[in-house]
Amino acid sequence: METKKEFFLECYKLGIIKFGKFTLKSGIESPFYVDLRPLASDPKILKLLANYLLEMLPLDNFDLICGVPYAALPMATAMSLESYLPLIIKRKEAKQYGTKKMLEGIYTKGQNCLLVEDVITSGASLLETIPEIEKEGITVSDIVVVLDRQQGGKEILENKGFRVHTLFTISEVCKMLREEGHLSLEEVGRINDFLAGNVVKFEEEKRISYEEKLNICDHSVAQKMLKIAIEKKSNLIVSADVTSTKELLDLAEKVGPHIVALKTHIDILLDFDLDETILPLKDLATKYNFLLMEDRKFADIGNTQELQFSYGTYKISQWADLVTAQVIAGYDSLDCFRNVGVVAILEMSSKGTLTDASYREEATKIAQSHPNVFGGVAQNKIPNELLLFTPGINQSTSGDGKGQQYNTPEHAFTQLETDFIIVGRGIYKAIDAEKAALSYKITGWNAYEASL
Ligand code: 5BU
Repeated sequence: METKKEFFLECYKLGIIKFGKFTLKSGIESPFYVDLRPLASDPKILKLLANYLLEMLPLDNFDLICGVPYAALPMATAMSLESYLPLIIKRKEAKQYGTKKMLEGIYTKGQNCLLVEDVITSGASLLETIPEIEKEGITVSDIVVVLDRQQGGKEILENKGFRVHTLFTISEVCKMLREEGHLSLEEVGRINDFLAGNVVKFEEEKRISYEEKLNICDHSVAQKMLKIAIEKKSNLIVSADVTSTKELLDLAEKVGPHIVALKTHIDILLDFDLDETILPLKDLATKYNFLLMEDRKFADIGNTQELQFSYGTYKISQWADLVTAQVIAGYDSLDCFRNVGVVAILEMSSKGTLTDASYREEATKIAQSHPNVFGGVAQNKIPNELLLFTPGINQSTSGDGKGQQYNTPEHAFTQLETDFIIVGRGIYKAIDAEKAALSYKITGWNAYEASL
């Protein structure tokens, strides 16, 4: 047989342990992630593993063998085949009908069962499994484990009187991988910190610059926005939530030189007129080089959205460069937005929003896969290939008493790695809107540069 190290390196090639930054179920960040299930996909390795595990054990002590579900089931099966120890199967849930037994197979009271576990961390799943086996009158004296994560589980079980045999420990594994050049010194340091119970410091990943984003965001509107941002040294979008054409045009005139886009809610204007409102607005957009973003938040089936987009009073398709849309109606509902860029609403800024993590995850998948979508609105990081738009930005207040929740531009760039901040009342309600826009522009740009 090859050496234990050679054997481990063969196992490692199957991808059973990964290094990086992983958030565990508990929310703790771990520098490594272990999943031994791939071992069962290589019969030669599974057989070898079974023999390595059996070699460590006083086999005469056992009448039965049982794996902790599910990862250890194939391991226990392989060990049974190699040793002729009869296998019993422990269910995860009791059967809904019939015998409601938790243990399957042939056994009698008083037999001693060897327990097999793939990875031991806190020992919790073993502590759950053992009483269920003992309830059937079977004793457990020994547990054999493939990998000990060295987080206290082994000691807890030993203190309860069980003998715990482990094939590998995480420290041993790291030593072997370091010797083979698979791990850097920094990674080993982080793993040691983690095992010692210290908070692990991960290298901050550098955010991607607008120049680099030009290479990965190929939608024509994304390209335009990025080029404007670079040229104007601005990542500011002003939300022009005013109710008359005059206020809208006045605001656009003042903030135009400092912004990448002007965001409208065109349906709140009391005096909208395609010629009187949109034509001069388009002229200002050309004069000051900014885009028009209609924050329509479409949220209907494709056919209705198509009508809302091109018909009615506002004829959004005739003038908007980009629009916002919910993705709640599914992928196909976004097909109608041709000739514009779509920014998908992945998460809202308001208190009590229903856009929780699982919604965001599904919404992000649609946004990433739909060719009309180039960005997302969110209060969290999103994948690099989408541009991130963050509303709910205000330098001087944390809320508006109506559910809006504000963050600072610094938060948006350092914590969320946003690409564009959207500011409404912080600018159009300011005594001097131009001065306010300039101040947000400079703060936003400095925060962006600092985050690089
Ligand atoms: P404020 O005045 O800066 O609070 O305006 C924010 C704008 O952004 C306003 O037009 C909202 O409709 C818009 N917005 C938002 O505030 N939060 C969100 O999650 C989304 C849009 Br999506």
